[in-house]
Amino acid sequence: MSTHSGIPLVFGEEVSEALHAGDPVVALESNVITHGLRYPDNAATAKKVEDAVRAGGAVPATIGIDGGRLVIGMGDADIERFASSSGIPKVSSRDLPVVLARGGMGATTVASSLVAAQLAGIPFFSSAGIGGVHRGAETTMDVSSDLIQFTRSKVAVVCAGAKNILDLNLTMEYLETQCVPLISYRSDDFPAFYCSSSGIRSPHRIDDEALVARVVENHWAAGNNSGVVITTPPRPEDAVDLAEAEAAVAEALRAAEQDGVTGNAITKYLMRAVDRATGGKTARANMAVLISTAEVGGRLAAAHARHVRERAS
Ligand code: PSU
Ligand code: MN
Repeated sequence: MSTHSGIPLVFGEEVSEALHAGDPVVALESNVITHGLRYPDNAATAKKVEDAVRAGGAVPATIGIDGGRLVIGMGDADIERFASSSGIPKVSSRDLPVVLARGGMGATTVASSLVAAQLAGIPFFSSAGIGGVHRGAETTMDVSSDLIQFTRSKVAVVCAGAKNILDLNLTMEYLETQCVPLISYRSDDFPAFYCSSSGIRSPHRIDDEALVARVVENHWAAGNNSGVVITTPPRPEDAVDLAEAEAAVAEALRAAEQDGVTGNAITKYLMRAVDRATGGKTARANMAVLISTAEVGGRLAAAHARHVRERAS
């Protein structure tokens, strides 16, 4: 266990070795295991996501909280336990100090996983759809902590854009306002989670992974203590039609309003409602895009590690 920062961190062996050797590591969240997907698909997917990071050339570090300590690189038994237990709380950045102090278990969102990644010295993170500005945020003020955390953690985030339940225009505006670079790897548009395109053009397309690595390093060399968002679209065979997804989202939003769901419960509620409306199609697409994004994350983390090594020699 390391308490270098005052926060207890427990490293998986493979992750610890990779970090000491300067080998590429990709951090992964656990809230998607406990709250995003259902058992046993969640456990199987979490393991396939880890395999995909390895196929990309990096070591996966699934992050969670256990016994008041941040676990940096869960083992298969941990993943199984998180996937099959009910009642593990969703822990975002604001909840993190409380859960660590109390000593319980917790599933980390994108935001709190980035806090953990930076403490652990992991410069890359991968997920599928990040959190963002919710539809109707002009009255609810519901903006995911994920976005705010991007402005505070020096971690590159590889994702398939933001969840399609969100207002993607406002999400992109927020990133621009907060000076968080947004680049799209091998696509022109900002993807919408399991939909190939949100219909919104990305500010920057980059096709070369070495160039992506240089962008990340330039952002930090310029003195920014924030992240870089790198999008990669779902594979064509996994993608869901935007209009079909949009109809399901509209129905889910109406149901949420009727049921009076707000706050940190809304994301899971909406995702489940969209799954039901599409007969489980979007849950399957969610799993596929988590896996394909993780492989790209592994490749980009590996390119970044090579870049850092070449610069140092
Ligand atoms: N992916 C899913 N379902 C989820 C999430 C991701 O398929 O519930 C989580 C992620 O952990 C993300 C969080 O960080 O939703 C954002 O929640 P909120 O909108 O409350 O900030
Ligand atoms: Mn929220």
